[in-house]
Amino acid sequence: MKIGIVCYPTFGGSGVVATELGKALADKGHQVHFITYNQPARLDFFSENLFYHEVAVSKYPLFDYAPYEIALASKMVDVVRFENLDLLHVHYAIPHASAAYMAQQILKTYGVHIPFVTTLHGTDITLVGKDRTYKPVVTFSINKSDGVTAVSAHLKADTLKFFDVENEIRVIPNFIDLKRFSKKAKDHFKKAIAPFEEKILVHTSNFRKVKRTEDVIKLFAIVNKQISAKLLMVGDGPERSMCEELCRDLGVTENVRFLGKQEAVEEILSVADLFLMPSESESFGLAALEAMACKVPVISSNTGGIPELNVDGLTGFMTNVGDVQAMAEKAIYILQDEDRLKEFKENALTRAKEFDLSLILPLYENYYREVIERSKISA
Ligand code: GMT
Repeated sequence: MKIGIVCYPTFGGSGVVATELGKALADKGHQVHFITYNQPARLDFFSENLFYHEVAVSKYPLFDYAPYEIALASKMVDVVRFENLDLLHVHYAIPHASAAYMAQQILKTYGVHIPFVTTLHGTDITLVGKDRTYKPVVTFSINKSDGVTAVSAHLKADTLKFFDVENEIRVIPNFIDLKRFSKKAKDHFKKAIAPFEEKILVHTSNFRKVKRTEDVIKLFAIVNKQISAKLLMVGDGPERSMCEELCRDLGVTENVRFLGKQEAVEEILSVADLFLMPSESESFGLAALEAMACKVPVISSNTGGIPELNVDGLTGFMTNVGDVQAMAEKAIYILQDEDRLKEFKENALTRAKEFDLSLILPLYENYYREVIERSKISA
């Protein structure tokens, strides 16, 4: 198949899923065309089946807000026509789904019919999408999509709750490439971070409010009173400086390292003993899956789609959002007993294997074929 993928080319979860999906489809012989405003973060190598088309937005002085959606739709029209694509797959509804609809309508005037699949990732529904600024357009474009997928059953339920959706939503969970994400021997790094064999706790995120990064620091401060430990904070975003201040207030600065954005997250996860995800809301929790693939158990909130991934008492623990005391107690419970920690680590990997790329990729391929066939009949 010839597939056009539209996504945010950043480090965010939806961009990562879209890029990894495109790479895997290309490996299987499909031709994949990325249509984005920047080279996707993880698309930094050559493959004969991968193409990148940049959306350039011209900045006319009249525009306070450059019309990205129009530039994107125009680029989609161009790429679909000249590359003869079979399907467009847009990740994150805003503004990709409405731009795809616009492109589809324009292409009809050229006698070209192209179906498009929209994948809902989370905040496009739970935070931004349901805001009344965007809601009518999001509802419309979900209903006009030829196929809609959600990354968890919980996100599907939220979508049906918040929007008048007539379309069927297929749940296709996020996946992990276990060839890349696996525990690697990184003893020198471990020694540098934790020279006295302290336990290593890791948090990775975009440091937005929804991630409750302050809870990470608070729960670490409780854990650190009982267990000799280090905390690695990976990523960057608006809450980072607040977190740094909180470390000072709680007297844990010496044991917390802020590493900023990192390409090779799997290397950091390889030295970790526990992953922390106390998010306010999380449609799936891809970062937790990446940790589990590297044999790292997860302490998380029990919100959104996380319970579909983290198995309470087996691969980690879940508590109510904001209950840092309970999170800290569960973390201590796992960390204080070496045999128990080992068991949790094994369980985390076993669970991650259920989300292996090789199992999830065919779900997308079959769905694409289904959507293409269906749209041929209705065209
Ligand atoms: O987590 C974020 O803020 C980034 C966001 C995104 O759209 O890039 O992540 C969402 O999509 C990921 C991939 O499907 C999911 O694993 C995350 O759970 C989801 N984030 C939220 O729902 C907050």
